[in-house]
Amino acid sequence: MKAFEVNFDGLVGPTHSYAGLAQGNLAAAAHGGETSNPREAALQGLRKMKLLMGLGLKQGVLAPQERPALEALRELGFGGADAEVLAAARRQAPALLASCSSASSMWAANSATVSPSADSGDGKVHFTPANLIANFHRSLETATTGRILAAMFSDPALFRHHPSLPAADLFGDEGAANHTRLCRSHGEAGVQLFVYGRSASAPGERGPGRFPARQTLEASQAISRRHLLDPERVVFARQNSRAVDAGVFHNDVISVGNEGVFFFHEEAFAEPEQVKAELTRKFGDPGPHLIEVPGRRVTVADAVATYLFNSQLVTLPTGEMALIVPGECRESAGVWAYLEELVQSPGPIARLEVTDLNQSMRNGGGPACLRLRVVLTGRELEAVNPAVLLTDPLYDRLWDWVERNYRDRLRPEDLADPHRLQETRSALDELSRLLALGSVYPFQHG
Ligand code: SUG
Repeated sequence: MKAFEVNFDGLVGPTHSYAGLAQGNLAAAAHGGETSNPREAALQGLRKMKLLMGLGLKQGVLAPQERPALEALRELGFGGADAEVLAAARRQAPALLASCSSASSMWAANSATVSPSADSGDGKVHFTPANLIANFHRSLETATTGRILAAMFSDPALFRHHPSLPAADLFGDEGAANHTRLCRSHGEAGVQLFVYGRSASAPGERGPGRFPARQTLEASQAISRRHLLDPERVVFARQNSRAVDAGVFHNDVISVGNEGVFFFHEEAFAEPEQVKAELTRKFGDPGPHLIEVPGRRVTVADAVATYLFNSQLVTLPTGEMALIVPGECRESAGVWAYLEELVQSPGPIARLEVTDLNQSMRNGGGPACLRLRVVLTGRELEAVNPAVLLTDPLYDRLWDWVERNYRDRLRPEDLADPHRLQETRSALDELSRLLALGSVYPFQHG
């Protein structure tokens, strides 16, 4: 069956900010407190979507969530009119206001784990929204993400939506950022690789020491069960704790796969030989093309600083593969030399594209973080709301929408500004019409 990989990118929201919220994410920690440029962040994201569309790929758009999350602030005890809630939070708990204002839903790779119909026992596409319990600001995304995905992929004959996993430490789940699928072509059954950082069932194994491991084995196993995957086509692999401690807070910071190619760093996994052997056996003959980058060519520190592995690896309509890398890769002489050699070698990756995402990168979000991959057959694609699929006219409308509605400077203290709240709401109201989403935002119900 022919199928397409559709990249759904999170449109950066108007409250894009640097609040230093994510422990173990070195870029976010380094830039916490800086002034952000939400307009540039959103335009950079749009340019990347257009680049992918221009390469002949199918590209979708995920709307940002409403922030500040007034409901969350009210739940935390801030009362009164909206302006009073914001002012009290700013005065009494600025860190909570920052968390409830984060535009973090832009990193769509963390929104959910998706299994295509070719892999699941019931022939449906399965979705599990990530609970993101490792970080409060991210856990606020889960419920709305579930609603958005259910509204976008609404036909129950084709799509199955699971609730997020229980919000307990045992089931910490960060979505597709720790999940890769290898297959001969998108429409054929594949092998799903679930990467985790810790496990209660193997307490003897040392977890990372310096930084928390966000994904658990128990979460990955539950997703694989509920998505009705064939255990003979699933691999669970533990992250190398030293990599986590060096800033690899998600596995997509150190590996990326596409169809039959897996591009990864030799220090990505706790037991790399076992992972390679199991992937190769379960993939079948001929095996996958494994591109293992040695530490003497690219150190883990350089991989984290440049986000080399957070690139998007995509199959072009010609059948060649392209690697979409962030601008930071070009700024590193060593990484750039490695990449030039890679595309000139006879291997499967034939083309490099560079995309500037420095606004998102300062929060630790590269090209791959910004997108959720959904493999869809032609029939499944037809069932998706067409208004969220990028076209040239939609791109122009979104560009204009961002230019009219976004600020080019946002400081932490601006988050309490009630005028900004009104600006954001009217912008999102317009966006929900542009993308034919219906009333998805809480303010549209109140
Ligand atoms: O969860 N950063 C995000 C970045 C997510 C990147 N996603 C993937 N690797 N797939 C995170 O750490 C920082 C927000 C702040 O500090 O303001 C943040 O949430």
